Amino acid sequence: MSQPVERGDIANPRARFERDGRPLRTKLFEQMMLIRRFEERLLELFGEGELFGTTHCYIGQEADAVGVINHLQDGDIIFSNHRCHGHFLVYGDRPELLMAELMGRVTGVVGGRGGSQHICFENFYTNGIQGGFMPTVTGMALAEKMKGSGNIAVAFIGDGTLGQGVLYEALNMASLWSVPLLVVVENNRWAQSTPVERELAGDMVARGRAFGIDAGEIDSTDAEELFGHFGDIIAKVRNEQRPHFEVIHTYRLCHHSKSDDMRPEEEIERFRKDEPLIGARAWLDEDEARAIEARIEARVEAAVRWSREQPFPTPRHLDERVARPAPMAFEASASDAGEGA
Ligand SMILES: Cc1ncc(C[n+]2csc(CCOP(=O)(O)OP(=O)(O)O)c2C)c(N)n1
Repeated sequence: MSQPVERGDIANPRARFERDGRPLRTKLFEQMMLIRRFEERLLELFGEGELFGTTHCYIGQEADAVGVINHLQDGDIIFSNHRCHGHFLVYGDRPELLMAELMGRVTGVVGGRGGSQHICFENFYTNGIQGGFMPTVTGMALAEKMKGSGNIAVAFIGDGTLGQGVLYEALNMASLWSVPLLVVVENNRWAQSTPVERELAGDMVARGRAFGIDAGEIDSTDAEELFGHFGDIIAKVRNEQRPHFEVIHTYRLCHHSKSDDMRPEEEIERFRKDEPLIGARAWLDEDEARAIEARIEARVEAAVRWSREQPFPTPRHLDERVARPAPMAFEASASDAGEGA
């Protein structure tokens, strides 16, 4: 299985990729391909009943994750949401841990109990309550500032989450305290089954500016363009220790979670033409693209195989990875002893 991704000194990620013998474009394509193939495989596994809960795919939005997360350094913090697979795979590069988690296995990223909406991995967190983590991530950014660490926090939210009041309380304090927080709004134009025109009044970017926070927007599915755009923004958040609010206009090509899709087929087809993998594949020559696709296919299949072999948690795993043990110690019964049965 792969080792954790080495973020290290990432002041200049383009130079680091090239030092590793990977031009930026190759790296961006490979990371996006991992997200895409991982999720396509998830959907197949879902259909075969191998996954628990639901699953929200990021297909179509891959360029956002690679454009932002490749600029982060070791101590930086990410708080993501229900649609987090792409963010996790770029941050951690550990498909096997996420796959095992979604299959409910004890070696999953949070012991098979959280699924993708409750991840805690190094400095990467997720929560499925829309906007619910905004006060937390604002406080985490404040803590980094008080420590003088030079680290920043990044929050990923969707357009529908702009309808949550707690977001505005957090933006207010982020501005007053001038915390190094980047809020990335991924406007994929739908909130579950409601198009953005019917869910949101006024202007998205103005919402950030209303709090005196620098804010902007970019309409792109080009990973290299997004990477360049966020390089400058992240350097500013880090160096000037103040928040920024940036909207990416994008599109999700999949249904909201499993099968709930109200969108007109013509609309999906229109956006499919601009999907990020087509443009990125065209950067590479055919042999290189095929070699990457084969490598990704093998990695995803290895993650599936490994996850299937992992045991399920039993009640005696209850106290693992929790801040406090259960009030009464659990007495494992004889039937629990056979882990993974
Ligand atoms: C507070 C809250 N209300 C409702 C939900 C149910 N819910 C989950 S995702 C979602 C839509 C989110 O839309 P958006 O923020 O645009 O993100 P996207 O799903 O498009 O990535 C809803 C309503 C929730 N998770 N949390």
